[in-house]
Amino acid sequence: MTDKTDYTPPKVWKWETENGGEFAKTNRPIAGPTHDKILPVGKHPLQLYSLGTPNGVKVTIMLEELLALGHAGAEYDAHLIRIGDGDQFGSGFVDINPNSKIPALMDRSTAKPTRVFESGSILLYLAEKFEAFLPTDHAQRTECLSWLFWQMGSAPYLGGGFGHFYVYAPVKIEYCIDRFTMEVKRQLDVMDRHLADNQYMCGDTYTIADIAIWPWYGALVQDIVYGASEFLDTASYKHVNRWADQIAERKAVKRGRMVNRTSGPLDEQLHERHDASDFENKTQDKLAAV
Ligand SMILES: N[C@@H](CCC(=O)N[C@@H](CS)C(=O)NCC(=O)O)C(=O)O
Repeated sequence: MTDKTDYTPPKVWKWETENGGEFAKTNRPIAGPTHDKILPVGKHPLQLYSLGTPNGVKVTIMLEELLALGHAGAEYDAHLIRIGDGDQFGSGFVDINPNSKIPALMDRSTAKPTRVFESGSILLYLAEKFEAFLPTDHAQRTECLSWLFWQMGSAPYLGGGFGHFYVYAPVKIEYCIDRFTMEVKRQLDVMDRHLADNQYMCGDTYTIADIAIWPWYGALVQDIVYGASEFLDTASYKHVNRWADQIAERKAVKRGRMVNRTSGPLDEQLHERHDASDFENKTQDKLAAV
């Protein structure tokens, strides 16, 4: 890897096994499994294979929200996929998500088990299955899906662009940080203007659009991801902050954020969730005490 700024790309790019940075060991330019590994299957209808990153948290919040509403069919096992160790390249995981990224869901309650990958697709699948958090009115539903897809299109600028170059890149490159800061601040302003007139992303009701957006932009303004609140002056996006604070108070959001989490305070880390009681008995502080 070079950190020179006068880099001229060669005619044909070549894969150097290490290109530096946080994800150097797992980044690869090819798809497919690297090793055989059968995934564990728990007792519940829904089997989630994930990690407590913003994309993973979207799904655990959704599942905890569904359970809070009384949908017993949303009971789930959440298995830990350690992406830093390359678990996403195991054969069993690739069978569920050929794109080798968390989160991935297997619904074993259908006649033939249904695989679902891409966090937005998983949210939509669960919303349709349980008829919850997705408006039934056509215009409202369309607005909700517009914001859901907005999030899916915008998050790579925040995560893969801003977060990568601000936090993870082995060298701080002003051009890259400027480019993605500009875009992330523009996205925050899009949300702020919208939330000035709307309680939630889709009007008066909390929907999968909020569930998708909060773990990224809500967490950003609450300084939960990237530690960039001051740098981005997120306090100036008043309406985004009001919305983020309101959602952070939800019990299901607090629970969902704990599942498959492997960093932070030990009492907020529930590496695997196989039963509702695990929140009381199986957090890392409790396991360490045993
Ligand atoms: N568009 C995908 C993105 C998923 C994604 O980027 N997952 C990351 C963690 S947040 C991952 O699994 N990274 C592992 C890798 O890139 O090898 C989604 O929303 O589900």
